[in-house]
Amino acid sequence: MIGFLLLATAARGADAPAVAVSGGWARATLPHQDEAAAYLTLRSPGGDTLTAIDSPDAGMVMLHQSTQRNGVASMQDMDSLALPAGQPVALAPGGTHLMLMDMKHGLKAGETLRLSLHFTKAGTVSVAVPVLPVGATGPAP
Ligand SMILES: [Cu+2]
Repeated sequence: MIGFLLLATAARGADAPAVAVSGGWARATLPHQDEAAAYLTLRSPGGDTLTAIDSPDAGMVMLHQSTQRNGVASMQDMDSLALPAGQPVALAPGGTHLMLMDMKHGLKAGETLRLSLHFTKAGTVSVAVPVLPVGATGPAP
């Protein structure tokens, strides 16, 4: 019983498994555009949930899901994003993405965008992702 209690405490503390973030990028903005999109791949060894995102470069960051219905593209807000244990979850153009609203400045190719991702178990993970040109569809392989 004591062993179980120690384990339960450790799982919520600094030893909680981190979420690996890879392949992140953001798309450069056009002049006067105050929204931007960012993409990345998340992988949690034990399973986790992405619940919120913020950035010092944006007023608000939302999780969006792009959908196509009858040939019309739209975006829906998502409250959270579940990460199944050990499975990479890719955010990519045409699917789930991070939507940065009220950008405090434009994004130019070659710069970096700072993001803080908040997870239920892993806590906050901060990353800086490269900004790619306006027409980019992803990082070069
Ligand atoms: Cu969006």
